[in-house]
Amino acid sequence: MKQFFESISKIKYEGPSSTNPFSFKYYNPDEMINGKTMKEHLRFALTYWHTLCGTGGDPFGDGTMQRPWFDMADPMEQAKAKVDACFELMEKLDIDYFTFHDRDVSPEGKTLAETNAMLDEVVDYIEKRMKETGKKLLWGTACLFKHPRFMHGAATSCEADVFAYAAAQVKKAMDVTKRLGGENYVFWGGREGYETLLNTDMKLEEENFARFLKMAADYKKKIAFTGELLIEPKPKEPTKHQYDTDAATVLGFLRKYGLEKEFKLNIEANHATLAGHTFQHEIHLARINGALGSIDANIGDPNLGWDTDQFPTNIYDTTLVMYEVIKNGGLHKGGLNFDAKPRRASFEPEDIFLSYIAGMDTFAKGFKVALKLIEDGVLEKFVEERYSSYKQGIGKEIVSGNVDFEALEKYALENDQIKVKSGRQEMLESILNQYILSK
Ligand code: XUL
Ligand code: CO
Repeated sequence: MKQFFESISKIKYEGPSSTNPFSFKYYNPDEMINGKTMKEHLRFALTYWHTLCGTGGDPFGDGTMQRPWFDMADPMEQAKAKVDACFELMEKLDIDYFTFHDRDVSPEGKTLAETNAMLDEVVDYIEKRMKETGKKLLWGTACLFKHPRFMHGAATSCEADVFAYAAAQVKKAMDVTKRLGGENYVFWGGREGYETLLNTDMKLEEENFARFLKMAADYKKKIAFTGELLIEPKPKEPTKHQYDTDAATVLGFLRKYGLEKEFKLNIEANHATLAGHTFQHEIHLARINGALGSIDANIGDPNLGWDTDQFPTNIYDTTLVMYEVIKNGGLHKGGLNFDAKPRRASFEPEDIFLSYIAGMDTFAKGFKVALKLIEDGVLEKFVEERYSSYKQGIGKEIVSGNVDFEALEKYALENDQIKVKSGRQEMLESILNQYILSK
């Protein structure tokens, strides 16, 4: 098999005191933790689009990324080279899973039939490489936002022909995902949103979006796809207002259309922060609603208002994310998908490795800290005590649904000298620091 990163050998765990940048300091894939290896707990995934297709281009300048396969003239030769590069990277980084959009892996032809035939040819090759290596597909998805036909949206386009085309594309992408044993299928809203209400029938667009998702859920049953269907919330970019703004909006939408049993959520850090939430908030909300499907592990820049898709290197974030994941009983079919790209100036092939190492180490360390926090019950004990008034007396009556406004008025008139306790936020933040710095 052609090697693209010959100068780099398999990345090994060397521990926190290693000075070798091409080593893991915290990610020790084979370390056993509570009966599973660290690798099995973290379920890292490589993203095809950023890692193999991203050029580093931005609105002000051309691509910068040095990727040997970019020089190949024949698009199908390039597509197969990307497959080889993907499997070489997964092998060398000790990553078991990958994720892709249909159009990441093969080019668009002149007709849909031609496009599908090219996709099949590359998927044959991916399937062969998966069998040889044991690598797995975390999720597949369809790119319903790149081609100009989707300028008004896909399932929410004003053009019915575009709705039909998008349906055909998702059907094919679901077939391919099933064929490759994908554990999930993701719907990110792409251009499902609007720029101005002056030209938008929002009611019809939202209803059509629900119709589209219902057809996808029906098709999943028809082909007996056993993976989870996931929706990935995002509030803006590319459109000014995306319909899948955040976890709460998506959950409300699914419930309105009776789809809440069919879909879970894929939560992305940078999308959470663009929506004005923390990453932990979105994951927590999904978790307490039984809807945490998977995680797009990246980070934004707090000073920028767009989706910078940086590799996650903030230990506070990863600790709190892993705290939620452990409380969720693990990631189940989901994973930690690095929907992240090296910066435009980190253009050398080596930077791919260094970026993944940074993200994987930060999550591995965060996982360890979160385990210790939970093992010691630090936050749990505090939260339990904080809400203890609902365990007895009037609180217990409220929770059991035994009292109404009149009963509560009677109680309040007799008990109006109330003593409240401190929330101790700063103390808890300091304890969190202590765990991150010393555990
Ligand atoms: C876009 C984004 C997508 C989805 C998959 O912001 O996150 O790459 O993860 O379509
Ligand atoms: Co994403």
